[in-house]
Parts: sequence; C-alpha cells; structure tokens
Amino acid sequence: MLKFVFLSLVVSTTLGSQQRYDNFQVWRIRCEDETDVKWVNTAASMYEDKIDSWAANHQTNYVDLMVSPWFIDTFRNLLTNRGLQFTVIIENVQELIDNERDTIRTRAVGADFDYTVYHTYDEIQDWVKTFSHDNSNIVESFLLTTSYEKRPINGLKISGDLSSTGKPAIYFQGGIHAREWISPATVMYFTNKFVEDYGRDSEVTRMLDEIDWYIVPSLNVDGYAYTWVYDRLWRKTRQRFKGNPCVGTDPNRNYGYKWGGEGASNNSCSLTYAGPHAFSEPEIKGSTDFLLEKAKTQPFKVFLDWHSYRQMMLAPWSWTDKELPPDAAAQDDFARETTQAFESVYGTKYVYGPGSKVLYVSSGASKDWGYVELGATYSYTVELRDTGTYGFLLPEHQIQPSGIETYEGVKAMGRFILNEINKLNN
Ligand code: 0X9
Ligand code: ZN
Repeated sequence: MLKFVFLSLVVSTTLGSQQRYDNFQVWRIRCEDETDVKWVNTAASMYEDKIDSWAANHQTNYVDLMVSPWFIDTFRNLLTNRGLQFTVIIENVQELIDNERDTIRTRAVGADFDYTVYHTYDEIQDWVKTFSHDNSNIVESFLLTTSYEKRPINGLKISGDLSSTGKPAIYFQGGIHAREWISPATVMYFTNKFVEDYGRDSEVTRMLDEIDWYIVPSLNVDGYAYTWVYDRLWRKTRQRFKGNPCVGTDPNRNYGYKWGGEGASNNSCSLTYAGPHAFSEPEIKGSTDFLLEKAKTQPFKVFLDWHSYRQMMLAPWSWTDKELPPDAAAQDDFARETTQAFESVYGTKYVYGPGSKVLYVSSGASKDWGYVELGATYSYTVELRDTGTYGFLLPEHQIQPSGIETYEGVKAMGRFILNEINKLNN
C-alpha cells in the first residue's frame, strides 16, 4: 500500500500543474492555392499569441491551426470574409490532454520497460543505459551532448562489431520537437525490435554487422521535460536570450546550413524562431559536432530526424522549392522504398518528396544540414502518425502499430544501404 501511495505521488508531481487548453480547437483550413496558404500563414504569425500552427501541407492544400477560445469568433469571421472554408478537427484540445494524463496516472508500474506507453525524460535516459547494458554484445551508450539546462542527452551505438572502424553509418534522432511524443516512443520501439532480431533474422544481422547505427531517442530533452510538467504543447528548446521577450528556439531552424532564410522567424515568440545565430542551441551545436567528429572516420549514409505528425517522408531541400538537390533521384528511390515498407503492415499511407514542395520551405532545418554538411545522401524528416485526428496528442495505443510499421521502414533503409555497399564492392 505504502509503495502504491509513493508511486502515485511521484506520478502526480511529474505531471505538475500544466498550462491548460480548455476549449482550444484545431481547425483544418482548406486553401485553394498558394496565396491562400500564404494568407493563412501570415494570419498565424500576426496572431501568434492566439493561433498556434500545428501542420501545413502544400500538396493537399490545407493548414491545421490551434485557435484560442477567445479568438474563435473573430477568426471565423476573418476566414469567412476571405472565402476560406474550414472544419474543426479537434473540438477541445484539453480533453485530449486530460485523456492522456488519465492513462499516465492510472498506469501500472512494472519491472520491465513498457514500449507501449509514453516515458519521461528520466525513464528514456535510464532505458538507454539499461538497454545498452542488457545488449552489450552489440549495443553501447554514448553521451551525445548536454542540453542548455544541463541534462545529459544519451544515444545508442548499435553494431555487430562495436570495435571496428570506418564502417558506413546511419544516424537517427527523435524528439527534436518536444511535443511530438510519438517520436521518441517509436524510435525506442523499433530499436528494441531491431536488436532483438540480431542473430535471429539473417538480413537484420547483416545490417547490424555491416553498418554502424547511431540512435538518439530524445534530442530536445529540456523541451521534452517541460512538456511533461508545464506545457504539453511546447515545441522549442528552453534557452532564452538577453533582450528576447520569449523563451525557446526552434531547434529545427537552428542548423547552420542556410540558416535564417525563408520559413524561419527572427521573432523569439514564434514557433519557428531560428535563434540569434546558427547553432545557438547547445543541443544542435553539440549533436552536430559529435556527428562531424564521427564523420572523420566513417561515412554517414543516412541522417533521419523523426517528427510528427502528418505521415510523410521529406527529402531535401527544406530551404528552397525552386531547385532540387543533385541526389534527388536517389533520394526519391530511398523514400519510395521506405514508405512502401511503412505502408506494408497496416496500409498506413506516407507521402514522400522534397520537404519544401510537399510541406513548406524552412531554412536551417536538420535534413539540409545532414545532406550537405554531414554528407549523408539519404537525409530526411519523417513525420509520423497521424494525419490530424489527434495530431501531437496521439494516444498511447498507437505507439505499438507506429513502432511496428516504421520498423519495416528501418529494415528497408538498411536493405537499401546494404545494396549500395554491395554494388560498390562488386
Ligand atoms: O517544421 C518543421 O520543423 C517540421 N514539421 S513539424 O510539424 N514536425 O514541425 C518539418 C521540417 C521539414 N522540412 C521542410 N519544411 N522541408
Ligand atoms: Zn517536428
């Protein structure tokens, strides 16, 4: 009994007193053309304190926005005057947050790590340590870097031969955006399956023998910890710069390749604030330095940043929609094979293509840096489940299916790289 009381106390302090979103709604606005999309985006940045951008999609021409209750009437009028149609896709955001907190609060605490539930920062870092310890023949943990608030950011290196040098490498990072909880959860889910299959599945065994895999489940750890205690919908980092009215930089606008251009903001209160200069965020500076150091001795073939939501696999460029990168054709092949594998289990559709064309232009984003500066030909952003029913508040019961289907994609990526290695050797 005492033990039970203790545990529930821990859980309720972890959940803290949070920012509330009572009667906040998520609207899907239909845009007929690019001018409509631009108009909606301008409105969103003009009313930054009342509207929060959730997702946009240039191909299907709609934009999802979270609207504050006190702005609903005004915004409805603005849209109607402009002749834009919209549907309410989430009636009350707080209700989804409450449901999620209820499932977390009433969770049975077991001895084994549960891959089908969301985990706190501490649990994720503990998992990295325990998982590498339990699978020490092929897994070791490493300290990627330390966050602004001094939290260690740990990752896993997985390799059939941990001591060999010069092998091609694949890098995955989850949780760059704090509120996209499905990302760390999915990454941990498929990582576990992947390691379990070593020695059982001959293809997986080869992938792990011939390629070094670096996997960081949660990169923006300060933001992530903040979503658990203060604000479930926090996206950015937690550093505030002198003279700035607001806290946090969008880590996915902070990379040094084409930093500060179109699709990034210089307003600290914006969700896409690029920071005062490239690599101003210790998480981004530290992780890129780590990778560049590794890249001195081994070639990085894949760089992949796991996000949510929208079910997409986005290739370079992010920074421009006026041109395609030199490797566009190969990047398209890789994305086609991966998304086909994602789809193969439950039929979950993933759209793929250059990010700036399929989604929107964004400068200083991770995948352009991964492609150009790290030299990973196959550099992507994956936007995981769903397409807007729950958005960032994806229920826990979707972790397992998300993990299972993306695991097929991870194997497809490994297969693709193995084929490339074989072609080079023959
Ligand atoms: O805006 C982002 O950083 C990513 N979307 S999210 O909803 N997860 O925030 C997408 C970045 C992908 N790159 C391009 N815009 N091309
Ligand atoms: Zn994201």
